[in-house]
Amino acid sequence: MRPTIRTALATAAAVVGFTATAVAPADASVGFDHCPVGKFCVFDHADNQAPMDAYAGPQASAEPWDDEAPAVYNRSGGDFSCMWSPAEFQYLDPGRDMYVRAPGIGTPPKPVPPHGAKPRKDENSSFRWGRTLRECQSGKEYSDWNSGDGEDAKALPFGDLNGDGQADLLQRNWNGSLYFLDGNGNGTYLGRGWNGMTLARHGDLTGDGKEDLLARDRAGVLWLYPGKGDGRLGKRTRVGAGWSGMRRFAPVGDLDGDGHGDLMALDTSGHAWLYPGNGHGGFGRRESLGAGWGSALTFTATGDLDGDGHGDVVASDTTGRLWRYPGNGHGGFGRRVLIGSGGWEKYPTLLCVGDVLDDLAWNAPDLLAKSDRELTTYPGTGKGTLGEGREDWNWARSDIF
Ligand SMILES: [Ca+2]
Ligand SMILES: [Ca+2]
Ligand SMILES: [Ca+2]
Ligand SMILES: [Ca+2]
Repeated sequence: MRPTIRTALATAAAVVGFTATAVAPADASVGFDHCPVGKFCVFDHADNQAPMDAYAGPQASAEPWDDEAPAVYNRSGGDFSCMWSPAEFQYLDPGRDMYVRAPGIGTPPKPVPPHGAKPRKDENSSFRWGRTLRECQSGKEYSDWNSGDGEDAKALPFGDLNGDGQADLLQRNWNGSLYFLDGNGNGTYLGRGWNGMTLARHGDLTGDGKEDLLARDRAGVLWLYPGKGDGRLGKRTRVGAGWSGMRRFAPVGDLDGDGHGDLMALDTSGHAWLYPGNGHGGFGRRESLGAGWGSALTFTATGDLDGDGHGDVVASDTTGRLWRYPGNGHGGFGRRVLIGSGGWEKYPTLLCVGDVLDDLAWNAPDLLAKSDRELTTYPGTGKGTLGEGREDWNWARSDIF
């Protein structure tokens, strides 16, 4: 059986043009402990008492593999392995055609057929692995992000790096790679090395009308990456040093009403500060926004959440509550309003990139809340409150900005 499998692999490789460098020499050894580090091993029998094949890369076409792959050992370094019945990582029905395993050794679970259906023949015609489920399933490092069509969305002065009127996102993956997500499910790779940075964006800071990105490095230096207007970033400029003492910072739009986007920061003593933007990528002398932020977990600028014409801020606290701080249009806030009574402590990240859901209130900004795995979108009502959240579970091991 084994030479047949390898011959079929080589033939399929020639036909579809992928490189079958991963096929290891036949290993007559038995036992999971013979699977080399860095490889994904498939055994002929469930008890691993049979020869194995070891693979170092994804297999797009292992057909016709009429072997059940009764036992596998994922030593690839990927946290998940996915095996498909059809070739090319395709599936017609996830219940019948695909199964996913956590790392380690074991017997792949048989696909559970949907009600009334017969399970497919036990084939394993393609498989690959990844650090996250989305990498395993889609082969992509980034998540599917769909923010509605741009025709219905009014362009807000933030949340739109490429200026098409449609909300977009930046996603940083576990390995420090950064992607621009355009809102139509597409991702553009922006580069690696971002893991040491704290990132934030909210509108234009340089005066060219294109949204920019702020980044603080491990040494506490704040950098500005000017947006190019197409989702990519230009050469960074140095804003200043000494930002390590800030627990949180984020551009918040024009909070003081002079026409330039501003920056807000919370220090470790619970004080909030406003750094007025000068419209050229720098900031003037800071002004106090008051004490009493010591219990704040995180905050983000939402744009005008309550419809009074002034940009607002929302902040979560250590007891899990969510507050709206209504901007007063001249550099301060009105009395804060409780808009979430509990559970918000599970989201390390809050973010607003505009109106991304087509419901409740047209053109009202929605709030994104990110936990370790999930991204939940809370629809803005346009009256300063939020509707019920919608969860998307395909955002593990990544951050959004
Ligand atoms: Ca956009
Ligand atoms: Ca700019
Ligand atoms: Ca301003
Ligand atoms: Ca407002």
